[in-house]
Amino acid sequence: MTDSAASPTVEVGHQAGVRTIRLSRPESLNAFNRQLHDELAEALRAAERDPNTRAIVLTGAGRAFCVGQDLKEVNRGSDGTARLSGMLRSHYNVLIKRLRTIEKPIIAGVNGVAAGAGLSLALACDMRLASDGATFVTAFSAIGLVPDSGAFYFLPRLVGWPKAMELMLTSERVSADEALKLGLVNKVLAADEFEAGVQRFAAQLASGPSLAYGLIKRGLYRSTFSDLDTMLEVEAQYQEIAGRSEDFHEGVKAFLEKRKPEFKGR
Ligand code: LHQ
Repeated sequence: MTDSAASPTVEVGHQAGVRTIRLSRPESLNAFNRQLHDELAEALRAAERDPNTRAIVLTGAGRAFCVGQDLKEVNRGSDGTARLSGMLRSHYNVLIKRLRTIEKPIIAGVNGVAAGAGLSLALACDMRLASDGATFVTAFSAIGLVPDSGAFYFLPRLVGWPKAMELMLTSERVSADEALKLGLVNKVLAADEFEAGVQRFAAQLASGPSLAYGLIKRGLYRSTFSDLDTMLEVEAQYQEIAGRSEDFHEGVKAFLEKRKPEFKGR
């Protein structure tokens, strides 16, 4: 359980349809402990439930995005060896799956270093915008572990098998510019423009056709495991749903009237 006397490890802001969830243990480079897991889960639940939240930004306080598990707080059995699978199943895996099932765009605002499960967290978001000072490191092998929290799944899909293998074996640190070249991030923004740039980008998504965005997210992830016949049918079904939305009606009307559409997200 979260210690209610402890200071919060997650800060939440809301502006222009964008809910910003900031991991806030800057003294530990936003490493995950139990409290951070619990508060992040609650913040994501609230973001999912709130109809006025139409885009979510996940970012970090201080000089890090997130450096994965807090290595000072690892579960140990009576023989002193670490017990890791339970933490993964009960916390990390639940978190990663949650990011995929929330039908709103989730942007990782990678403000600084992303390492270990902190890198996995960024990879599980729908898009990644990085500050030009951000760095990326798999980190697992450097401490004798294997990638987790979805890294085995996401990394090769984003950067290809050979590069994923290299990054996983070497745990070398990758700069933001290199990450952009690799396809690990969508955009790199100058550090002094980063916060405003991320908010601008997210606000643009928050003013979009949210119902269609939710279906796009569902459809794109579904295509990973599906053949063409399946996806053609999925497209037909999702299009039927999108076609009944007010936003579709408004989109076509605005197109014909040669003006910008005003989407309501329904
Ligand atoms: C940290 C951490 C950290 C605590 C930096 N914990 N203090 C899931 C479930 C169950 C179990 C196991 O694993 C997992 C998944 C995982 O996430 S395992 C992977 C965990 N993460 C790492 O191994 C990353 C370890 N950190 C690093 O490699 C470096 O610190 C990076 C590359 C992140 C940053 O390097 P620098 O910018 O050079 O900073 P630094 O190394 O000097 O760190 C600053 C401080 O932060 C330092 O403390 P100190 O008291 O000396 O100032 C570090 O000890 C502390 N720190 N990561 N994960």
